[in-house]
Amino acid sequence: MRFDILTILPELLEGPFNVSMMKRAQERGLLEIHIHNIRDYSTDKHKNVDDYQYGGGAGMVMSIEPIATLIEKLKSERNYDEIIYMTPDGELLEQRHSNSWSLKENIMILCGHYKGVDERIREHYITKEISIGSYVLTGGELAAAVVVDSIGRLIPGVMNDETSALTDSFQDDLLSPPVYTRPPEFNGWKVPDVLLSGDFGKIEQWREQQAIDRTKSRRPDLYKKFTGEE
Ligand code: 6GU
Repeated sequence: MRFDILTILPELLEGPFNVSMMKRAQERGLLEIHIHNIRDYSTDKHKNVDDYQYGGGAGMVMSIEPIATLIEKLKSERNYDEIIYMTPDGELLEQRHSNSWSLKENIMILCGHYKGVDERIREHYITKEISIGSYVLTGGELAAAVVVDSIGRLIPGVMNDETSALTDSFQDDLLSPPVYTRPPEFNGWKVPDVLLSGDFGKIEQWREQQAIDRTKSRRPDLYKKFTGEE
């Protein structure tokens, strides 16, 4: 699977993909991440990538030309399954988005900045607009890293334990139950007896109940989905 990320701050994206699972996925040839600097496509003599907005108002707008040139170039090289624009006014990212995108071949991600991109980019190129939560970041780069990470780990062969992606929080609209490892007692704090009982039927039942209780108290919105109320 291939990602092309379009940004004015490529440095911000160097870190997240060069460690741990995303690094291994690239080394194994399961994942390709190409980062493109929008500024390289500016024909302006100062290499500007933004401009004042028509109609006035505070804040700069990302210009159409360098972005359109870069998108056209990439589109002429391969077909994209999705062209995602990272923006705080996009649809909230959910596990279902990542699940479906993990089955795709080529995904392009445009990182927004300032007041956003010229609306004509959104109208003519973007196929999906995504936000990662109800708060504002300085730009879409960290959000793009979140999207790539959440998709990348679902690609077959990327995770060591392939079944573990299926037991993640959110995969069945429930949060995960608590987990413990050795020692069985620390500072007098004990691991629940049931987990040491060896009775796997009981353990499974306990985990399911914990997951339900946690979801109900921490994420009533998810709990409603789980019970089918929504
Ligand atoms: Cl995708 N971009 C920015 N700038 N802020 C955000 C976001 C994206 N998602 C949540 N906040």
